Amino acid sequence: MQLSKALSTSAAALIGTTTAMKATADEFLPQLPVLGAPVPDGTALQTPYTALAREVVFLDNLLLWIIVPITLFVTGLLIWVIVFHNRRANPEPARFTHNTPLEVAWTVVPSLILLFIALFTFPALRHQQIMPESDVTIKVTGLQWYWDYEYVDHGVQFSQFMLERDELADFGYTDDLYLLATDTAMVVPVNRDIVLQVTAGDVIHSWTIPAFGVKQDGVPGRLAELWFNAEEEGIYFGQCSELCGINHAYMPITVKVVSDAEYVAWLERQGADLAAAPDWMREVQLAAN
Ligand SMILES: [Cu+2]
Repeated sequence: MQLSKALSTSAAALIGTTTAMKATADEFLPQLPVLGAPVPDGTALQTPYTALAREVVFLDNLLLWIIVPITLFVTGLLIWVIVFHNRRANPEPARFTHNTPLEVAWTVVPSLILLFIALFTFPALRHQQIMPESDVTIKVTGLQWYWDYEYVDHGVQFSQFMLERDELADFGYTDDLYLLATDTAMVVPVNRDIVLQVTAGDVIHSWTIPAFGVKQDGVPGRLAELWFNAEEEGIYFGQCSELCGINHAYMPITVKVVSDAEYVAWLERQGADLAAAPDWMREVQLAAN
């Protein structure tokens, strides 16, 4: 009895020290796989984990299939001109200046190509830019050189700083995640519509998670929005994407996608005010108790 009491007291003391040292580091979240991160020698886009990101990857591939033949065609024309129409091969150049069928063709064909591309890009843009009814609303503020997060319905607020190399292990990250991992993570539930209100407090920053296919400039004095619905539990990284000063490269972004139950438990540990919790969160709470 005495021993267990002593143990729990020292455990509490230990947790107390850890929290004092590292503001809101949360050791109670489950171990999650790193899903959204760059890979060595990678050249393609990151593996998509939202419908929006899949559309972006599809568009990227579609444009590649269009642009490669066009580039080869133009290169072929250039080579043809260089070989057959240089001064030696063709000393008497033709003097005509207009060719109506050719001019119509090189206006109509590119227009049709652009129209074809628009058929796919406009629906994707619309999908990104029209906000769904949000399950979670978070305000993100970019600052020189860190991020501030506010869970607007629950009074939860914290900052997010990059971890130094020697701090990574303490936070459960491997060495290769240096310049990506941060002390706190934006925690969101899986398969829910998350709406982010993005702004900045000093200069323009840009919040992004490549694996979600989202990127939004944070502009001081303005509130922009983005949304995503992450399909798999895991850890996702991003980096400030608007040159914002000397430490621009040192304000990465960490998002942890967890189950509904883990999300609500995490919110409670942050001392969240759950009075304004939506129905789905109440159901999760009821199931937990
Ligand atoms: Cu920035």
